[in-house]
Amino acid sequence: MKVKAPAPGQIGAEVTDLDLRTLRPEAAADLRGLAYEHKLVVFRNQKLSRPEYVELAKKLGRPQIYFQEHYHHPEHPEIFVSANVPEEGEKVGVAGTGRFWHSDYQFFDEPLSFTMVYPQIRPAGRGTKYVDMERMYRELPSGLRRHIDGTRAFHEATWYYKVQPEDMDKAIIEIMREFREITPGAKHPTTIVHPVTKERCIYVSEGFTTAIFGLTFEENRQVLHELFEFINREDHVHSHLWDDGDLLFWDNRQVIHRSGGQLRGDASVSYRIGVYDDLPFYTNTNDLESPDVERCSPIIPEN
Ligand code: 7UC
Ligand code: FE
Repeated sequence: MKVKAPAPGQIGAEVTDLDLRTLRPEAAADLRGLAYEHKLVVFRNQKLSRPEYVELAKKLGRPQIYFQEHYHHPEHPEIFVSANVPEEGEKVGVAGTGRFWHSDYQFFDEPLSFTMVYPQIRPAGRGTKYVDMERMYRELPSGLRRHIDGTRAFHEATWYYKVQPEDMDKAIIEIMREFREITPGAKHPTTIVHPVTKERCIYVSEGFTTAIFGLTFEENRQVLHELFEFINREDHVHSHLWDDGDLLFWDNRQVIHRSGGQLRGDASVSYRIGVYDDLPFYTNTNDLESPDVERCSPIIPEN
């Protein structure tokens, strides 16, 4: 195994000369260590079958079963399928997932420690973008920092619910109400302390975060807009342009991500598996009294 560390101040280690099919279970901790240290790890030239991919997830931690079944691969519920082409004539998974800034499962009480993504059909120009949220905490202007220090934020996925055949004839407001019953959203500290690195990261995203507790509706619109404008700035974005055989593995405590780059119509199939390390997601407390939340609608990304 060869590891190329990122340039100073950058994220993303590159691993070559490692066949993940033959990973020794004892070596899995080293790979988690790489993700904690470099936030994102790119494994090159991988050739895993679906069962081998699920096996890998089990070595790295505890694979997640996504809460909505229509994302599951029919034979492997651990595999979350993002696809716009059928498999053996059947629609599989959901098309166009994650085209907005987010951290996986941020809207649940137990967010995902790691995400693995392994594209199967890769359109030209397909990329995934990341922002290092530990760096964002260090560099955030002080005027914004006072809104995130010691506060809590609210996260929900309502705006990205993917409409299903059984939603036909329902009013949008009804669909939203039903979705919110299944997934009412989650409260987390606005900055989180990482259980392994002990470093502090900002934990908000344009896609999922709809409020900071204690702010009014108008204040939330203003503060969140400024926060996302800073975080999503082009010079803060690390882009990974996919190559055949790449498998990505990242730490959701330390980065936000979004898919992007490819045109919507181009054929694309990608397999994700979420992995839990079963450590607390953060070590700072979430149990302070929070006043009622006045959430606002998100700033809708343009594409
Ligand atoms: O369809 C999607 O973009 C899925 C998104 C709402 N959630 C992914 C996750 O794990 O947070
Ligand atoms: Fe995602």
